[in-house]
Amino acid sequence: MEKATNNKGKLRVYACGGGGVNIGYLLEKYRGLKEPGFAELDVVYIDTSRSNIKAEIKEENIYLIPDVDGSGKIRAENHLAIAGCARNILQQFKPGDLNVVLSTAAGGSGSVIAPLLASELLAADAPLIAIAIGSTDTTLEAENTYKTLLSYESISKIRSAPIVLYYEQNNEKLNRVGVNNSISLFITKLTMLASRENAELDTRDIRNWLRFDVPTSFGPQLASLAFIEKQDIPKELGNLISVATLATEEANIRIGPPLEYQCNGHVPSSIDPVMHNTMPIHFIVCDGPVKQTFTELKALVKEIEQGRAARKQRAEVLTPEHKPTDTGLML
Ligand SMILES: Nc1nc2c(ncn2[C@@H]2O[C@H](COP(=O)(O)OP(=O)(O)OP(=O)(O)O)[C@@H](O)[C@H]2O)c(=O)[nH]1
Ligand SMILES: [Mg+2]
Repeated sequence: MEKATNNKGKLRVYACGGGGVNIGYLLEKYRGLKEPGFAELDVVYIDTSRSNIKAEIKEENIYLIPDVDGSGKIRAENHLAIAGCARNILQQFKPGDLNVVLSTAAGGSGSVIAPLLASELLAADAPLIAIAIGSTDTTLEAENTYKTLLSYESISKIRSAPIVLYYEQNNEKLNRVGVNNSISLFITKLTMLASRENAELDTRDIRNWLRFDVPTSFGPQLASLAFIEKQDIPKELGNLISVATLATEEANIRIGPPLEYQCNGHVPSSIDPVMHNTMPIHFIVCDGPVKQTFTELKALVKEIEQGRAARKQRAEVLTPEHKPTDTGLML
């Protein structure tokens, strides 16, 4: 695995598809920064077209799937071409200490690139967090979102390894800009976890937090990642599977009944004092939100299918007495 030069941890973000590229670009300002308590952030951009890639993004950080130009929201369109490139992408852009695959779940490209990269990262035993943004504005987006989450569940089963997913959905309350800002902020919090500068927190602790099937009784599955900063644990999180906590040395890090797995790190004293007020930060792997999202999406997709089946087709207007020309014109 590629290590940052000064032994600082490295967070690799694989920003996939249009929405992933948009959010990745928000993180460009952190590239190369060596802030105490934060990992180095390295974003790479992977897409089937250039349409979301800004001119400012350096070519060395871009991977375009060859010989295609977008997937037009059809997930089946380029899945073979993408699968053929997945290993190559990881060879070109080596995994870091912690790796994020970032995409929307509703289009035709990122929603295929990110799960296939996740699968390769699991095969390489590289610590992985998936971030996906769902949309249900159109029936196609809702179906894509559902199938993308099902793909993550299926890949987790095939690889016999958990996938930890941070999921947000575009909605009326929080528009795309709000969602993008929230996700880019969350990724900066992950850089604190991956800094390798937190006392008592080893790379192996983070690996086992994400590979929760090793230290706990929970089997490999798609699980949710919730981020709790100085607040009570909501009931909706369901079973708390494994927790990684960042805190100052004097903070109480316990969150209710004993957990099966919790790893803790003390942030360095050189970290910006403003950050101290946000401690403790809990990164909670749990099963409540993903279960809820699956239930909601399944119901929505069923409703869509029933609507399709019940829809009356427009009556045929061309009848045998109409005689169009060979080119289709009625003259
Ligand atoms: N929150 C958020 N949602 C986005 C953004 N861009 C697109 N979306 C939503 O995600 C859906 C898929 O868009 P993209 O991520 O651009 O799709 P893609 O992965 O590039 O796939 P194709 O363009 O179909 O090949 C859109 O229909 C929007 O609903 C973004 O920047 N932020
Ligand atoms: Mg696109």
